[in-house]
Amino acid sequence: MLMLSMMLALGAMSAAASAKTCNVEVEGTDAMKFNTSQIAIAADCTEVEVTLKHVGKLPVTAMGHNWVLTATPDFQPVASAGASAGPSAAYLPKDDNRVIAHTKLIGGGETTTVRFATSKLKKGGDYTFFCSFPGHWAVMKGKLTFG
Ligand code: CU1
Repeated sequence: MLMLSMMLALGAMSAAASAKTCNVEVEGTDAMKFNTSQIAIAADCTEVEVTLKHVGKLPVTAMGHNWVLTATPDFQPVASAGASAGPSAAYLPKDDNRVIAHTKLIGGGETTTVRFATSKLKKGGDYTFFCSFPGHWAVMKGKLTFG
């Protein structure tokens, strides 16, 4: 009964707000690179699903990658805090509200996904996505725009 009313509520919501999930695919390599430096989210997306594929072979301890999104002014402070947080925290500060979205840290051959609502983004805002593995964020980064 609860499930049914939840489904009805979800149905009503998506009809009213015309929910739209927009998919983004990003690849990370053993050469410490993302395959994109620019992600544009269209204005009508209500939710974003980011799939990160590690197309390399190296293990997570040597060449781990994640996909982290912050406002651009927060990017370097969060990356530094992530390095301090260390491997047990997957190189991310715990419960840090500057982190808009992040995937888990993965190694070669793995894939991971994160979903977030675009209500967390401002249209025309300045956002940076990056890998928080120590040293990677100097090159594994790019801009994300919304709207
Ligand atoms: Cu990385």
